[in-house]
Amino acid sequence: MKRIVTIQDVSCFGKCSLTVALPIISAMGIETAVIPTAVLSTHTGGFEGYTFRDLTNDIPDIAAHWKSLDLKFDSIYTGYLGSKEQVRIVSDFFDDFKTPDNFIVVDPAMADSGRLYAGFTDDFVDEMKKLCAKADYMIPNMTEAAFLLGIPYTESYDEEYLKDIMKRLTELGCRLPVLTGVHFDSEKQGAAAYDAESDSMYYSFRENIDCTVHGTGDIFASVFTGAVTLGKSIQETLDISVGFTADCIEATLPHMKEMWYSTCFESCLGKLIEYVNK
Ligand code: PXL
Repeated sequence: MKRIVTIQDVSCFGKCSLTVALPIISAMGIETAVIPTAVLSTHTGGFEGYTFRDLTNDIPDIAAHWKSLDLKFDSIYTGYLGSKEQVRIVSDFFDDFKTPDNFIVVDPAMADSGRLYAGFTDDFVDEMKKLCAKADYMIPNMTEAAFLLGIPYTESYDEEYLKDIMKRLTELGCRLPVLTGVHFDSEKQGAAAYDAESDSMYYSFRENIDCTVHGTGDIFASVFTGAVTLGKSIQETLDISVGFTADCIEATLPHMKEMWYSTCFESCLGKLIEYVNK
């Protein structure tokens, strides 16, 4: 059995980060250890007055205990991290738990639609860049890629522009960048990956659904991490991640009014298990 550790916050209400990663990775048949980096009453995307308990200081103690138990992980997967200090401590965790055979997956969850999430600054972006340098796979959306590369944000681009962005992301130090929310027209949306070793781009698309739903980045990154950890190829991993994320958005569409804060991903978990077992 494979084992992943995922390091991100618990948003108690709102279905993102750990409350998405844990059920999804478990459904893929993978043991899921967690390090909660903070506890928030809700996520920060549209709720007001949320609480935020920072657990940064617990992370080194958890890591030390796990070292004493000689725990090993097939992948280390990070999502939303609350502060620069936390990013630095997670970077130390990578140094402690990286092995020649395991993967590091960094989702630099910090921005969308051209803007940083509430509470993030340029200093945080600089620290996140260093974390991405240690990743085997990084999974930004176009906004995050633009912040990480210090270039203007645009949603209007062609394949050549995209490949250049991907090459620049590898220059940060990451082996294989994966970009989410990729679209060349209004018909299709999906994701792209770039393998610098073979200079190859990989794509996967589904029919475009013209809406933004909170938590889809976390769904994509969780499935992606699960699928590569199970040994799926990059193309298979992209197809499963794009397919499942699109399924979740489709399942949410009839409920958008009450589900403004997240997805109805639960009803799709059966399909995810089918995709993985194919
Ligand atoms: O979905 C990413 C995410 C995770 N955790 C918290 C968030 C967000 C996005 O807004 O606010 C607390």
